[in-house]
Amino acid sequence: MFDVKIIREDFPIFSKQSNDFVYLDSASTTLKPQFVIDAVNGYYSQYSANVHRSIYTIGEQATAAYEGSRKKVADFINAKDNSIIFTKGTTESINLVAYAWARKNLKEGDEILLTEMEHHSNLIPWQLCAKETGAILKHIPFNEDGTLDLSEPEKWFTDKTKLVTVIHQSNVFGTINPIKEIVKMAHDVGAIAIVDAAQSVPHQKVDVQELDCDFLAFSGHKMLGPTGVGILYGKPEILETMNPFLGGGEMIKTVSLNESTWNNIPWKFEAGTPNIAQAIGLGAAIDYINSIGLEQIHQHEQLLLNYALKKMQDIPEVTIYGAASERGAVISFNVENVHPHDLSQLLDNDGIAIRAGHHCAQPIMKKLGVSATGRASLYLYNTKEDIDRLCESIVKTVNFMGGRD
Ligand code: C6P
Repeated sequence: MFDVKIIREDFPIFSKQSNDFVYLDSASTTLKPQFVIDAVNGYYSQYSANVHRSIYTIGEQATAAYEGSRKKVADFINAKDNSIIFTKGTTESINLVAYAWARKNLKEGDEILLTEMEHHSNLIPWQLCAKETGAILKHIPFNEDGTLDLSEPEKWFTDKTKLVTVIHQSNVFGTINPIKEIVKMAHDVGAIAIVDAAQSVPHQKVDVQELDCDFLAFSGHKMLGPTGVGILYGKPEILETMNPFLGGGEMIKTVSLNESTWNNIPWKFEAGTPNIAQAIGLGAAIDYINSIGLEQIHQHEQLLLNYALKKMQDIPEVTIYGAASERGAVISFNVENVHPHDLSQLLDNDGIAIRAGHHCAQPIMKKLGVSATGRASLYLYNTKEDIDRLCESIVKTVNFMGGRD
């Protein structure tokens, strides 16, 4: 039984903050359950040794916990253990592919296909890469309702397309893109397919074998885990062909003064002492999510999303951006005559945390003709009362700013 009251007791922040605290910014980063905090503390207080090199009890314990987390991540997205690379986050994961795969495989005139709704983390690495390789960037446009315009696929997927990289769930519109079809279209023209799954993996079942994507990136801190840890999934046969991203300890097999050989995947891509505590914390976050049930979490979010959309649409001064039929629990909006930064501050006075800004998606803002939006995003610990409070506070803001007679 999914009981949000009991779930909220697992999150110590609710008892540390005032009673009226409403957190609606989980797309940015999620709150952390005590279970995850305990796992991180447990590593630091009980067995804080380095991994893969310490041949003594706590070193072996640390290695087992770190590698155990890799297995948990692999199972969570239905991957093989050796296809899971620990990184710092989605941003680093995408950069890893841009440096270690794309710079080696792309040449002048090759096309990198993205969309207009990418997060900066999935735009800038490719801008840098295109400058260096001479590859050309192309962007699938989005429609007014925040869905991708895939009406003329032959315009985008051509024999020049070598790499397709697409956001799974938009962090602005909430739109869930038809990623399996996009991966197939990429493969049909001989391109590799990368999925930015930062906003999808925490909220819905993502199965990399079913999607058949070549790479998939996400962040631990958006799924109840610690900051400073993320994942790059890569098909083992592709990872094998890649050069390392960073050089240093642990990613080697043999080293002489002038040359070296590389460790097996995935360790070839994990140079230096890794983010051990964070990776262990991510493993705990996955245990926690599994104990509640990802499907249950998804259903709870969808119920709240529909409730929130309806209530917000009933406020005449509110404009909501994005209306995809398949969407996650992220709502970007503006309130007539109120700058989103002012809105965010006024809501904060009522104890409500939303995000305001361009959401690291400036090209979306430009196309929408706005400089910023407010954004409310939901997770398993949110309630209908949170939405009621948000809407009351928006109406209060409208009145305060003199928007209604
Ligand atoms: N979006 C948001 O408030 P990092 O920072 O590396 O953990 O994740 C980057 C990232 C990549 N892709 C998508 C779709 C994202 O939403 C994010 C992070 C946050 O929307 C912070 S800007």
